[in-house]
Amino acid sequence: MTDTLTLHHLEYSQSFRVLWMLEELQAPYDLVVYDRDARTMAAPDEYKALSPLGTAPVMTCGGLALAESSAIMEFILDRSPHQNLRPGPESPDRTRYLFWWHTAQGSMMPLQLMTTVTTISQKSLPFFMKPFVKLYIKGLNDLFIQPRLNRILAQAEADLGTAPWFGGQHLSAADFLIAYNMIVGAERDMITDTDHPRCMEWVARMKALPSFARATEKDGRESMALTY
Ligand SMILES: N[C@@H](CCC(=O)N[C@@H](CS)C(=O)NCC(=O)O)C(=O)O
Repeated sequence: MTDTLTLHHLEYSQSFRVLWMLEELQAPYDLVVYDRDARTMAAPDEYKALSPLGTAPVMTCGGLALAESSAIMEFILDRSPHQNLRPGPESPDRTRYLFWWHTAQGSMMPLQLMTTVTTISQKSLPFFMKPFVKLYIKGLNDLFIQPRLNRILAQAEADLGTAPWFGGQHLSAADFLIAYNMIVGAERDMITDTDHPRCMEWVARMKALPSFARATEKDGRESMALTY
């Protein structure tokens, strides 16, 4: 008998993508939902204790506690023999799938995180430091963050012009992984109808999946992004 898989879902966090993929697969799992600390908005201590990294998502299964969205998603796919969310080496979609699977976490998410950190850190500064720090952050954004994000989004627009999903002709795990980046990006006006129409159409296609409604109901929140 295989051990039951439990997803530890932190509200307003990257664990939503795992919850969503589990619903898409209609895989058996248990769910525990955690609120963020009301003062710091960080994960609560009981969540941090689940894995050495202290980050969300975390999945437990038997004696295993696993962190990192993409590792968890691969683990789930390995346990789901009839899934078709991962194009195999013989598929014409394979390289495109691999590209977006890795770009979501390896390139796009760190840039989005930099934007989050710089936005949050500006808020707690003494007023006399704000103008200087704002100038520094604007430089960082204009010179480093935004040009890189723009190139990723331009590639996304180009690819979504040739096939409907990030993984190519068929819905894939890459779509569920990058969904968090894209939907939070849209909620924060980083991705817009005007500049990224194909990405926004893809967001609408993703949100039209019945699995999105099921995951949203289990999550119980109205948005994916944390408001700050
Ligand atoms: N690369 C990691 C990133 C995990 C991560 O940073 N998660 C955030 C939530 S979106 C977190 O745990 N924040 C709460 C905290 O740091 O207390 C993954 O994909 O699992």
